[in-house]
Amino acid sequence: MKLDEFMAKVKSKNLAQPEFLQAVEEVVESIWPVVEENPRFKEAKILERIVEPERVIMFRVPWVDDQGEVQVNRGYRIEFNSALGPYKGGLRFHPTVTLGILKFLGFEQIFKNSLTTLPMGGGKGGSDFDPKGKSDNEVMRFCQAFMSELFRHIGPNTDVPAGDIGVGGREIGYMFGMYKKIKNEFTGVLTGKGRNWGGSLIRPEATGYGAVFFAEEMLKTKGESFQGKTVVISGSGNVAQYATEKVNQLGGKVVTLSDSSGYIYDPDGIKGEKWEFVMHLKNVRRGRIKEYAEKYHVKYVEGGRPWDIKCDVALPCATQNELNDDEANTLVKNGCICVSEGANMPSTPEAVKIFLENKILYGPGKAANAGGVATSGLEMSQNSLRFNWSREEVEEKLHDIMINIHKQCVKYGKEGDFVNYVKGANVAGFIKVAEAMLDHGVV
Ligand code: NDP
Ligand code: 2IT
Repeated sequence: MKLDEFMAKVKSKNLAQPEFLQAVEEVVESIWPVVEENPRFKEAKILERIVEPERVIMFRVPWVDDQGEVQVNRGYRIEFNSALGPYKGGLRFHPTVTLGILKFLGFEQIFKNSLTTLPMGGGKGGSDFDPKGKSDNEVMRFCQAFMSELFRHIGPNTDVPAGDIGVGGREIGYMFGMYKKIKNEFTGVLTGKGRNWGGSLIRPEATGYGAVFFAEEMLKTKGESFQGKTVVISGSGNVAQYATEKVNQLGGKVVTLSDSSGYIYDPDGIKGEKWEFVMHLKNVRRGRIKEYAEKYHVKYVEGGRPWDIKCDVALPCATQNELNDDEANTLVKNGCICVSEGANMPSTPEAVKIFLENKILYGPGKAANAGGVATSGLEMSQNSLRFNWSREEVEEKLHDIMINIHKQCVKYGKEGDFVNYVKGANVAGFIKVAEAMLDHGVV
């Protein structure tokens, strides 16, 4: 079978799931030669099996809002691949959540988790629930209703969810509370837990820090560092916040942040008290990034994305397909030398092509943002040990994991003096999963 025949078959089976097909196509393009060279993988139909989730769970989530009105959302858990360990991956609460979106995220998660070298399979879940504008009580009731079905499908050795867009410490707390009550068990069934009840230090910071560590490794291959670099970041949630902090620590200057309403441009840098303001604005008051521009009298671009701001490094940290080909061209034209993806699949396939053609340092999400799930893996280890590591210990382990992921990408992605990190991440991630699937037989 040829690659396009294979993709046509996948398309015919997954109609109306464009993001899933986009994620599959990118991975399959990279690994096709590996499969062609390995009759064992071909005979065992590893590719045909790997694009099919082991299990998809969809359920009704009814709850009552503050006005006493009944609301109905849809809940999902995609248990995609358990070759390397229990299903592991986040939960996303956002009105744009569909089966196709979660399948793309679950599929990416398989290879990302493999790259961390920790024993974790791939999964993802969530709901079309919109936490924006909801009271704390409404969020709690929704999380409880969601967990009152999800609990039967998960467990510390089965499937271990965590956060993603719209799911942070507050939501994990409410869901953990409900799981504990129903099961009468205190276990590490979720990660991203509070530090007083089983959470790992550095988990909140991990994805953003990791994406910056990955960028630092890429920059080192060119004899460069973050010192003195201008950095453009999208998003202003968990990943963007801690990416900003780490860039500041490494001597770079972050000049933009955004949310789904627009972006702010602060040429003096978002640091110190200004960074604290963002943390409070987004995590406590749950306000809009526009307020930063009002407070500090800087530019705010309503409805805009920050990619036309001149920078050395770009860190997309908001959502999928948030950076298109025109924007990729603008970044390259403006002298950007490095893109490290904190978000999952933020660059469109056309944008990725432009980065690769121009041979800039481009770290795809499944490698660059793996620090989050890696530290979730470290949280699971600590829960099993019934012990907590210090902040320094966890950050050092995270840093080592990101350096190792970078090494794996270089090993499998080197093309002369250029490193194709897309190919490197896909091939390195795939080989381990494929070998494990072979070992386990046809299941
Ligand atoms: P948060 O919910 O904390 O923040 C999301 C940010 O992205 C917000 O600023 C949000 O703006 C913005 N955003 C969300 N959807 C859109 C959209 N459709 N258009 C424009 N902006 C949007 O989520 P995280 O920071 O946790 O996640 C950000 C990205 O990182 C996601 O792609 C996620 O999958 C990925 N990721 C997260 C990990 C984690 O550990 N949390 C791990 C690995 C990857 P607004 O408030 O207006 O919605
Ligand atoms: O996309 C991701 O890797 C995450 N949202 C984190 C998953 C996890 O289990 O920590």
